[in-house]
Parts: sequence; C-alpha cells; structure tokens
Amino acid sequence: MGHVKLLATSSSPPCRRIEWALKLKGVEYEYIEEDLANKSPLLLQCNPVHKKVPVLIHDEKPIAESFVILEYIDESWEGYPLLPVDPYQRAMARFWAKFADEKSLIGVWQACCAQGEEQEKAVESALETLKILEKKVEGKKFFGGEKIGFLDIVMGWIPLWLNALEEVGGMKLLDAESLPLLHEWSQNFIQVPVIKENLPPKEKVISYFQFGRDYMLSLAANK
Ligand SMILES: N[C@@H](CCC(=O)N[C@@H](CS)C(=O)NCC(=O)O)C(=O)O
Repeated sequence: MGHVKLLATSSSPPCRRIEWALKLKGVEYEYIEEDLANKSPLLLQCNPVHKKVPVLIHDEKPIAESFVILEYIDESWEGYPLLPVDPYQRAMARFWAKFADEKSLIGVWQACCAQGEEQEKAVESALETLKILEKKVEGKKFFGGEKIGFLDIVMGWIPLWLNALEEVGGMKLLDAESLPLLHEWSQNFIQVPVIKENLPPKEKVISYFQFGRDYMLSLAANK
C-alpha cells in the first residue's frame, strides 16, 4: 500500500473528495491540515504550479488536482471502484464531473459573492446548470447507479456546502420543488456512512465561505 499523506483543509470540497475516496478504498493515510493563509513549505514544494490543496503524497510522490488524484486512487488500489468499467461510461462520468465543477460549483460560488440584480442573474444561471445535472440521476439512486461513484463524489459538495453557500449568500437554489431529483439524490448521498461520518461541521464551512465572500466583495469595492 505504501505510505500515503494527504495535504488538505477540512472545509474544502475538493479535499473531502479525496478523503471519501481513500476511505471507500480502505486506504490508510496521514492527514495534514494546511493553513491556506500560511502555506507550508511541503505544500509549495509538492504543488509548485497551483499551490493549492488537495495534494496526495504516495511514497514521497506528490499528485495534485482532485480529479487527477481520484483517478490515481482508483487505478492504484483495488476494491471499491470509483469510475465505471465501460470506457464510454468512464468518459461520461469525467465529462459531467468537469461540468459539475467548472459550471455548477463555480457558478454557485459566483452567485454567493454577487449582490442585487447581478446575484439574481447568477442564481438563475447556476440553477440552470444544476437542472442539467439532475437529469443525469433520473431513474437512479446515485449518479453511479446503486452505489456512489466518481460523479457522486465530485458532486458531494451539494448537500452540505451548497446549503452553506445559500446561507452565506442569502439565496436559495436547492429544494424539493426547484430540483426534486437532485434534492432526493442529496438526501440519499448524505446517508451513505462514509459520507455522513466524514463531513466538516457546517459552522466551519459557513465561516470559510463567509471569509471568502468578504474578501471577494472587498476586492470588488476597491476596483
Ligand atoms: N481544481 C482544484 C481546486 C483546488 C482548490 O481550489 N483548492 C483551494 C481550497 S478549496 C485552495 O487550495 N486554495 C488556496 C489558494 O487558492 O491559494 C482541485 O480540484 O483540486
């Protein structure tokens, strides 16, 4: 198995993806919490390009970027499969994961940091991306089928983090009426023991986003 270290911050959705995947695979790891306001020499050395968490270090070899790490974990350890076996289904899981990250997560974050009319437009646009995504879970318990897989893990920010973003941004996107299938998926996902037992406290996520939002608003005000 080798020695596995994870450089992460507990409130970060990309970092949680890696913890969930390691736990699903039954891989033991050393968790190292990073202070993003004062990044460690180890993080800067392991991810000199982006200087971001998560970073997985397997036998002294660092890997950055959560999607790349998830695939590395899936290829390196047997047991619970993250990506489907069929090449086309694998390609689809990667495609929708990219969309979920680049359009939905970023879109909701932009809506959270916007105000007034700009926020209304950003909420509408983020909602559209979530509506596209929820069609992918129609007729299934999880995006991965009967069990959670790669796309479920990537979208795992929705149950807790989306709720925190809604609270911080004073907006509402996900409920049983606006997105019934995604709402149901979210309830199912949060019940999976590995997920339920490995979530950060909501207050911590709220203060993480509050800090980020205040920072973005101060940048916009000083333009
Ligand atoms: N695309 C990256 C995003 C990673 C990311 O944005 N990490 C944030 C924490 S959620 C970070 O390290 N931020 C520090 C910084 O931007 O300086 C991934 O999926 O791993």
